[in-house]
Amino acid sequence: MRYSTSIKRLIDGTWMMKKSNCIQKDSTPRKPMSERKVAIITGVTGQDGSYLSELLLEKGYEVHGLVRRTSQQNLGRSLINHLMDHERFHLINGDLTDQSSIDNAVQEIQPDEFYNLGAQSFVPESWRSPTMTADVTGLGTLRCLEAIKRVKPDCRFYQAGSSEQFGEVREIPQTEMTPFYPRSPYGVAKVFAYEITRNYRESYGLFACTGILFNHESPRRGLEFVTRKVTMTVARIGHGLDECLWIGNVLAKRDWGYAGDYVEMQWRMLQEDTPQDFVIATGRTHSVKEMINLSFERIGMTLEWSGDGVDTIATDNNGVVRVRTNPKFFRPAEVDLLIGDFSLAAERLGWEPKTTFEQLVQMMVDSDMKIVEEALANGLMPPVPPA
Ligand code: NDP
Ligand code: GDR
Repeated sequence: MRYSTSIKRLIDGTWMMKKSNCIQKDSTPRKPMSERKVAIITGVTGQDGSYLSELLLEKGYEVHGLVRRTSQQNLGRSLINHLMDHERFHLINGDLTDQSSIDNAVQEIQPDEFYNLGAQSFVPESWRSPTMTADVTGLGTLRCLEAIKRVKPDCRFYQAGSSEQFGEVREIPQTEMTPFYPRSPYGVAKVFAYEITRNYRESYGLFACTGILFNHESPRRGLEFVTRKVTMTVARIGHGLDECLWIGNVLAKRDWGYAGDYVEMQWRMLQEDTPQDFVIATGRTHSVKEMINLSFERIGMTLEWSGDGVDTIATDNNGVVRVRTNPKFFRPAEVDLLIGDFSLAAERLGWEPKTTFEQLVQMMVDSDMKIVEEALANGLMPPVPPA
């Protein structure tokens, strides 16, 4: 489906961003070019890439985002639209499946730091497109490391690792020492990316490390992920556009944090004296059902649950069914309980999660309520999570 730019901005949650909130002018103290740090970010158009870009620009970096060539540039770049006029923010074309494009980017930009956030990151898609996922999410990391090894071996490298690497967990909570047992082609690709990053660190002495990050969400989260799907649907229900949320496994539990807090740790890992892998998590876990309950409560609805498995439903105070289950949202293999132990990051990086789960859910529901409200006020079609 084709969207106008404004519709796309609505979908991505950047609609009506006030000009005063946009980073456009370079207000940080001027540093001579030679002292200014230069970073490449892959996945710059995604949730984390957009927050990390803002953080590095605030710190005075020159930021180069690697972007895939698309026929409709404006449609896929709405999370970074507000950065496009910044004088230290640049885009360079490239693709994680193409070694030459990454080599060229490193050669041309000569970065001090390289953040590999690009990935096919939606777990269910990895069963539908396992080879592509392995290529982008797994081999893509190796291509970045090869480019750095050959062209700029003193460049520091951050790999976006995932709690999906733990999969069917071998212990609770999970630490940097917990063995991996991935349960999806995505998780397997991330284990390869983790291992090759460690191997290049040990084989070639690169400053390369992985942050094993647990789920982190925000108003910029893609609409296909469960939290944003829930908050956007709740906002639509709150405005009378939908009656019911269709969902998968509500018993699955996740350790959910706020993306805005997590990107700071990505940067901090590269400021250490030695490269080391860290678990970043909140240490608290919640079920999808709890997340749904909190979201509905934010718009004044209390749910009552009944049935189980694919027969699970939830009704509101007036007996209207507000949640139904669809087997198509269940996964061939599930990761039931993820909970991270972030003691090492607390000790070495001074990490502690700032935003609580309750604050996160409220922030996302409020943001989506506003997006829907503004779309309706402007005669536009409010965003619909993918069915
Ligand atoms: P998103 O899905 O929001 O963003 C993914 C990014 O990867 C997009 O910018 C996308 O670009 C880019 N990308 C996809 N394919 C390619 C390719 N072939 N070449 C270059 N770029 C590509 O992810 P998040 O921001 O949520 O996550 C960032 C990273 O952290 C990912 O690696 C993810 O797997 C990992 N991670 C995320 C967690 C989370 O909870 N958010 C937790 C743990 C790990 P385009 O716009 O062109 O599609
Ligand atoms: P996840 O995130 O797979 O953990 O990967 P997602 O939000 O997709 O799923 C979380 C849990 O919710 C259950 N679920 C549903 N999920 C979706 N998407 N849609 C539904 O309708 C639904 N119903 C229930 C899922 O079964 C699952 O258990 C995210 C991504 O950001 C990865 O890139 C990252 O590596 C991990 O987090 C850590």
